[in-house]
Amino acid sequence: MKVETVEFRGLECRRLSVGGASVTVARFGAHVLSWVPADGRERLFVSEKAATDGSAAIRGGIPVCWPQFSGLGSLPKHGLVRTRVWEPVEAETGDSLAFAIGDDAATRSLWPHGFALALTVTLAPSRLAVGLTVHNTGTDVFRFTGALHTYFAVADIGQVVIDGLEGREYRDAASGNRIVTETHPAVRFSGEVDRVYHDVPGPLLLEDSIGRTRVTGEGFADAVVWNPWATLCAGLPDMAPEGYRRMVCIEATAARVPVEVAPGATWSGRQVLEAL
Ligand code: TA6
Repeated sequence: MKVETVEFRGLECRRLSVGGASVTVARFGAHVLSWVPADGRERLFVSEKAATDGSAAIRGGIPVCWPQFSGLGSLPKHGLVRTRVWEPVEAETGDSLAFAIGDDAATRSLWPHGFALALTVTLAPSRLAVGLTVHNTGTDVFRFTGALHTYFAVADIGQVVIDGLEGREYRDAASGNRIVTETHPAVRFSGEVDRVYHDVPGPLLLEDSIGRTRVTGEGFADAVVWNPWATLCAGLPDMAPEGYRRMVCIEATAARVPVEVAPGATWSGRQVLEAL
C-alpha cells in the first residue's frame, strides 16, 4: 500500500496504490479522477477538454453532487461541493483515502445549514468503494438530494450494455420527465439517455470491450444513467465532439425522495465498483 501526492493536469491529488490497483483523487471536489484496477485498464473517463484549473466542475471521473442533484432546486446545478477544495484527512484504514469539507460563509449564503461531509475511497485489487457521509452539525433538520456521478470509460458507446434495470420505473429527463417503466432486459445506447431509475435495489452490470464492471449503490435509492449523445455533447465546451462515444455515467443517486438528516445525525451512502 502506498499513498503519494501527485499532480493530475495541474490538480493536486492523492494517489493510493494497493495490490497493483490505484485510485487518484483531487482535493478539488474530492473528485476521483482515475481508477485502475489490477488488470491495468483505466475504468474512468475524464474529458481531454475538462477544466482542471478550479474554474469549473471537472467533466469526468466521479463528481460529488451534493446537496442538490442536477436542477432539483435553486442551488447551482449539482450542488455546492464539486467545485470546492476539500481537506485530506486521516483515513480509518490503510487501504483508504479520506477527504472532508464543511459549511462556511459562502455555502451558508446559498444553503443555510451546518454540515460536515466526508468522502472515503477504499481500494482493493479489483474493487473501489466510494463512500459519502453527511453529518448535520446544525440545529435544524435538512434535506438533500445528490449523486456520485461516475463517468465510466467505454471503448464505444454503441457497444455498451447495462444490465439490471428491467422492470424499474424511471423519470426520463431527456423526454419531458415522463415516468416510464423499463421493459428492456438491458439498456443500450443509440441517442441521448438521461434517466433517473427509482429504487434500484441490486447491482448493475456495465459491459463493453474494456471489461465488465459491477456497480452497486448502497444508501442511495436511485441510479442515474446518462449519455448526452452527439448534439448535447457538441454544446458542452469541455467535451470533444466525439467524447460522448467514450463515456457513460452510472450514478448512485438520491433524487426522487430527498434524504432527511436530523440535527446531530449522520447519513452514509456509497457506490461500489468491481472490475470483473
Ligand atoms: O446526471 C445527469 C445530469 O443531471 C444530466 O442531466 C447532465 O446535465 C449531467 O448531469 C451533467 O451535468 P453537468 O452540470 O456536469 O454538465
